[in-house]
Amino acid sequence: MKITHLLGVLVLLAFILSACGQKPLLDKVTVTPDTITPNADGQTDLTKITFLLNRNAVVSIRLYDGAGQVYTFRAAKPLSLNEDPYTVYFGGIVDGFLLPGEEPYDFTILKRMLPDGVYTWEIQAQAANGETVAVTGTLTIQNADTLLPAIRGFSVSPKTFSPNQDGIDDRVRINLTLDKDVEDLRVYLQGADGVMHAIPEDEKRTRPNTKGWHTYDYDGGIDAGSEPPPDGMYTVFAEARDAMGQRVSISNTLEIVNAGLPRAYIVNGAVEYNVTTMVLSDTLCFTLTVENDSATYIRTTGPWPGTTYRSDQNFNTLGWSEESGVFRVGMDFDTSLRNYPFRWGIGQPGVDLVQIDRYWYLPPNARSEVTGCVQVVEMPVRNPLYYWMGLIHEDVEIASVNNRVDPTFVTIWEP
Ligand SMILES: [Ca+2]
Ligand SMILES: [Ca+2]
Repeated sequence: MKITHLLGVLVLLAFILSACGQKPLLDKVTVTPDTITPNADGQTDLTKITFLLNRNAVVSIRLYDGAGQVYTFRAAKPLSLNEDPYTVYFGGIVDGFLLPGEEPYDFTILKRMLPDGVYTWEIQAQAANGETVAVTGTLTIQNADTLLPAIRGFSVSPKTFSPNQDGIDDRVRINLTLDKDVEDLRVYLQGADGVMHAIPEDEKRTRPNTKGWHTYDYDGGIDAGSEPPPDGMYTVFAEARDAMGQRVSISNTLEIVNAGLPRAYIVNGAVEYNVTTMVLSDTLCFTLTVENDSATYIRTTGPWPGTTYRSDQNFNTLGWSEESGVFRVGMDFDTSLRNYPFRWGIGQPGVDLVQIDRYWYLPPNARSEVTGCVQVVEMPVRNPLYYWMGLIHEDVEIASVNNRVDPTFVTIWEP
């Protein structure tokens, strides 16, 4: 390298170094206006903060009240040097705090409005070499809307629920009351996996986001055909944010057990009948297999397989009325007066079925053989006629695949 060339490089280097040394780390700091009225009326609700960063630095923005109490607007955060100034708007909202003498609330204050007063703001920048610069000024806050978007009376009931459409603890009721109209109110469930499950509001009761009582009816999404969240401990969060940006959060626990979308079928849609021709007072019997094709326990009730009905009886007269959420096998026929008057449980207690609390369930992925008979004691209105089977999810549905399964044409003779 030639001497002149080297000198040129050295001169250039010196020029760059001196230029760097002259540029302040934090430059051109402005905060305008210096008085704000943060009440979401659109008039001087915000002040505009701008500053120029000439080197990478960790930057924080804080405020101090007359008593020296510190409030955080922006916690220390690394920012890169930038040709253009940084801009941020401040509307009186800082990280949650309690006023002198104020008792803690049931809810957590995440963001809160500063009360009216004169504050000192401080923008601080710290470079990687330890150089620290702070610029300060004064900001007056007037007519601040400091009413918190408080959430009161937050309740989750029951504390354990089993979203599986078995009619037992399938739903959770969540209630809360808001102190004021808000910009946003949301309730969600979060488990160990961090996934958030939104809980929609029952909007028929109260207009969304308005002051007053709000209620949520949660079924784990199952009535809409979704798989519910898996078993485990969850936290139910409610969060409210008002027009200024004040935010509060409250939480409660909820345990999910035996969750799952129940699905069951008559295997192959096939039924074995004992006769196609019979004499009045004979019995018509069936045999079929039920499969629980889901990951949840499915509930059932009696009368148990093997039970024989007389054709002038039905499940009610045998003392086994409908129960919301149970699965039962049913027999129906042309001209019958009610839907599936003859019904049987989908397995034998203690054999195919297991007991949970007071109820009997077919376990996940299990099969059971179901038999039953009807003694035909009266001549049907139509003869010959069809008999068929179904698998009924009482008060929920009869899936089309489980309705009118394997009809058989039966002729009945007078004796
Ligand atoms: Ca205002
Ligand atoms: Ca349940």
